Amino acid sequence: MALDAETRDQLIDTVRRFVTERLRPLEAQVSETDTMPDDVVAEMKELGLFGLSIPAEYGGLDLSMEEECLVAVELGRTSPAFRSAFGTNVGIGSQGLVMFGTDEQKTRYLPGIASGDIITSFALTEPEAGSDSASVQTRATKDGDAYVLNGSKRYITNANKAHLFTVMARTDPSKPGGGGVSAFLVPRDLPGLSVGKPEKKMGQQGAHICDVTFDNVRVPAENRLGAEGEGFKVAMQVLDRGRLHISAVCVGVAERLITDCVAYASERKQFGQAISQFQLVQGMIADCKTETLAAKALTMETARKRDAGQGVTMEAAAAKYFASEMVGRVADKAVQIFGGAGYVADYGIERFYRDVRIFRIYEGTSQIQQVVIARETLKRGG
Ligand code: COS
Repeated sequence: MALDAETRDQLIDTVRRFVTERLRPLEAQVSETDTMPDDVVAEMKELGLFGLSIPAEYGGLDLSMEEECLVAVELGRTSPAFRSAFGTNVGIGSQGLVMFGTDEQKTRYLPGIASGDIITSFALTEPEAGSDSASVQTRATKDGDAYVLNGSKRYITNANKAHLFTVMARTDPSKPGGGGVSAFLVPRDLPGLSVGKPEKKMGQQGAHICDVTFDNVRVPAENRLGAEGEGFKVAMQVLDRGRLHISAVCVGVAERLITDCVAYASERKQFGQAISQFQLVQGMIADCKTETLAAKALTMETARKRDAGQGVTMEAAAAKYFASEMVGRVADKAVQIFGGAGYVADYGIERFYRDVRIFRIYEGTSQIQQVVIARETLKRGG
C-alpha cells in the first residue's frame, strides 16, 4: 500500500538524517570491530526499519516497492552492513511468509518481524547448491505431524542472530529439480538446529553469514510455507523482489561515492588547481553519474511495474545485473579519483570498494541474472 506523499517524504527525510547523523560516523568503528552496536539496532527498531515491507495489519510500514526502493537508496548512502541488520527482515527473510503464509503463520510471526524482535534468515544456498539453487539436498521427510529436516545451508545472512529461518528443503527426492522442494518456517530454538561461526569476509564487516545445520530437526507440518513442492517458486519470487531492493541499495552507494568524489576532487589540488578542474577527472565523474542515473531509472521503473501487479522477473534481474555491475565500476573510479588516498583505509573508499563486491554475487550472480534476462527475452520473442 502506498503512503501519501507527505508521509513518504517525511520517512525518507528521517532515514536520510539517521544515515547522515547516526550511521556515517560509525562506519569505521563497525568495520574495524565487525560488530553492530546494540543501541544502533534499537534505534533502527524504533524507526520501523525492520518492518518497512510488512503489512500494516501486522505492525509494519507496508511500503510499496517503489517506496521501499526510495528508502533503500537512502540506506545505501552508508556502509551496506547497516542495512544488512534489518535487510533480511525487510526482504528475503520475511517475504515468503508475507506472500505465501497462512493467516495463522502471519499472525504468529509478522508482528515480531516488523518490530525487530524476531530476526529472520533465508536458507536456500547449500555447499552444492549455489547458483543451481533448484538442486538443494537438504531433506525434509514427513513423519506424522512433522517434517524431519537433515542437511546444511551455507552463507546464510544474519543466521547468527536469527530467530526464524525460511528453509528450502527437498520433500520429494524422486523429483531432482525445483519441483521436489518445499519451504518451511523453522524457529531457531528447535532441537538439532545449529549455526556455525560467522565467516571472515572481504567486506561488509558488521554483517554476518554462517552455515546452518539441521540434524533431525522436527518441524511441525503447520510450519510448511505454501504447498508441498512449491518451495522453489516461493524462493524465486522472494528473490525477484529482493533483487530490486539490492538494486536500489547499489544506487544509494553509488550516489554516496559520487558525493565523496566531488568533495575530494574539489579540495585536492595538483598542478596548481583542484583536480575537479581536469577534464579526465570530470570524465570519470560524468561516467559515474550517468550510470547511477540509468540504474536508478531502471530500478524505480521496475518497482512501479511490480506495484502495478506486473510480473518483473526479467526486469528485476536486469536492474540487479546493471546496478550491481555499475556500483562496482563507480567504486573502482572512486578509488582512482582519490588516488593514494583511495587505497589507504582512512578515507573509507577502499572499504566501499570491498563492500560492493558482494552485490554482483548474492541474491543471484551477474551470470544468473544474464541467464534469467536471456531466457525471458527469448520466451517473449524480444
Ligand atoms: N517466479 C516464479 N516461478 C519461477 C521463477 C520466478 N522468478 N523462476 C523460476 N520459476 C519456476 C519456473 O517457472 C519453473 O516452474 P515449472 O517447473 O512449473 O515450469 C520452476 O520454477 C523451475 O524453474 P527453472 O526451470 O527456470 O529452474 P532452473 O533450475 O533452470 O534455475 C535459476 C533457475 C537459475 C534462475 C535459479 O536457480 C536461480 O535464480 N539461481 C540463483 C539463486 C540465487 O539467487 N541464489 C542466491 C542465494 S539466496 S541470497
